Amino acid sequence: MAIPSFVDRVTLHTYGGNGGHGCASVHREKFKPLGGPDGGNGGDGGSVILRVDPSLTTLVDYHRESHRRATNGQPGKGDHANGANGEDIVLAVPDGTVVSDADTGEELADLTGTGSEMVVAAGGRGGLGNAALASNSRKAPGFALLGEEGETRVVTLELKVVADVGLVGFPSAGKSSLIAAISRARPKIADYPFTTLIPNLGVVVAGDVTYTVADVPGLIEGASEGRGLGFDFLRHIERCAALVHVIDCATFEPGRDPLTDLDVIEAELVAHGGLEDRPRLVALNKIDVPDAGELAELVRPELEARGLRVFPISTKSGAGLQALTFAMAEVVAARRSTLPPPAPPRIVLRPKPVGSRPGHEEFTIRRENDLWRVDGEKPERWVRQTDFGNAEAVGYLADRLNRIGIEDRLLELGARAGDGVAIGGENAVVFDFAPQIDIGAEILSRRGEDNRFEAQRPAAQRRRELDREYHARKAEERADDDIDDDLR
Ligand SMILES: Nc1nc2c(ncn2[C@@H]2O[C@H](COP(=O)(O)OP(=O)(O)OP(=O)(O)O)[C@@H](O)[C@H]2O)c(=O)[nH]1
Ligand SMILES: [Mg+2]
Repeated sequence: MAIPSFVDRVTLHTYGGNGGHGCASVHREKFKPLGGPDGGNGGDGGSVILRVDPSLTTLVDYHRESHRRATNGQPGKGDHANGANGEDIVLAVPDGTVVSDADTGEELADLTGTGSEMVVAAGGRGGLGNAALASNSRKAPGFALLGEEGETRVVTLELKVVADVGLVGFPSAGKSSLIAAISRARPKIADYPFTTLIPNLGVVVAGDVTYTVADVPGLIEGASEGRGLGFDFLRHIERCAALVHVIDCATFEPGRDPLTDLDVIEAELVAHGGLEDRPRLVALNKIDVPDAGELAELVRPELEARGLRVFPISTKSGAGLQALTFAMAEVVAARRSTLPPPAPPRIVLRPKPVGSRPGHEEFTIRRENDLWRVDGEKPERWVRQTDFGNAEAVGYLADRLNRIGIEDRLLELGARAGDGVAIGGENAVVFDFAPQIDIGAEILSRRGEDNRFEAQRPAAQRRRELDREYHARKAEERADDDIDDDLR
């Protein structure tokens, strides 16, 4: 398979490592059979992190290997041994990488500046072991919390070249030749149109200013309607401080002359949008060709009358190149002086789910068909942490959910005992609602005493049993249960 040398858009599948499960264990010693809980915590799963590395110029690595996985956290063990954390994997991306959600297209981060980074798939948290879950009221918990699964995220990485100066012009105007003449870059140059299929980047030093110049594939009339291939690439020069029109003064094509060419390209730039405010310079190229030099001098006054700075050049002979590079340096330096000094590396974190922002409710409840659906970062996490095979763990979950008021809210909304309550996104767990307080005249009993649900609803039955165990302890536990919420 041919491997492209430049890739400016890739789809990347990322997987955070799973958190290790907490351990439920009881310390044992000779003559001391029950020495207290000593199950350690599971380690956190590693995260997949994207970080800008300015030495990279392409996303080709991810084209070849598009699935990246961080390692899992290790489970906790007895004797207070915590599981090791999984390792993060840091993926280097070029400066100017835009990260978006592959499904929705939503932009998640725009990674510019050395060291900028983003957690693209967070590792799952490790579950607490029973030692950490012990409290005055629950001296020896017979359960531990499960580790959470790491996030899975499919993102699109797109490279927007971060160049100071963008070269635009018709195919074969000499854009790549100009980059080759003023920098050490060696792009492909040929006398047929659309030689350049992907942007080229060159570093130019003019006086004490160093800046980067990028060309984009040639534009033609109607590019904005899909003709040619340069239009898509204009997004690469959206960040440029200045644009240079490279105009071919030696073309014999009918209908082409420097002024018309400039108007056509400007019309395409307008159609693209977003580049209006960028200062422009005009390079009238190929003046080494007889007639071309004369043509350049002929159109120059008219261009200058439009307020443009004009530079007759030849990438072949080198004529006019120094004046042009110094003029570019001037524009770049002027632009840089108006920008704030380079910020320290920007860390872009994952956007937090709504519920966890201060001032927001920790959960929301909505009716969905015949279910009540509870959404919220905490309740969803608690469900994921629960080992449903362990009755004590399920009871602990019920207490956590009640403590943030889910039961009260369900009652306010008119939920009845036995209604289905779903918590968790795609793989939601559905519970039978079994409130702990009186819910009205028509159901005159407390939970566990309404036998209308008895027969058909084994889950409700189970819940009632669990509930009896827990109801008595509940008030006392309120006080010391907060460890897990604050810490986890
Ligand atoms: N005589 C002369 N020919 C030139 C000059 N600059 C470029 N050319 C020629 O023009 C042709 C096109 O040059 P490129 O640099 O590939 O043009 P481009 O604008 O990058 O073209 P695309 O990549 O197709 O958009 C090549 O044959 C070059 O040798 C010049 O100053 N004088
Ligand atoms: Mg080219």
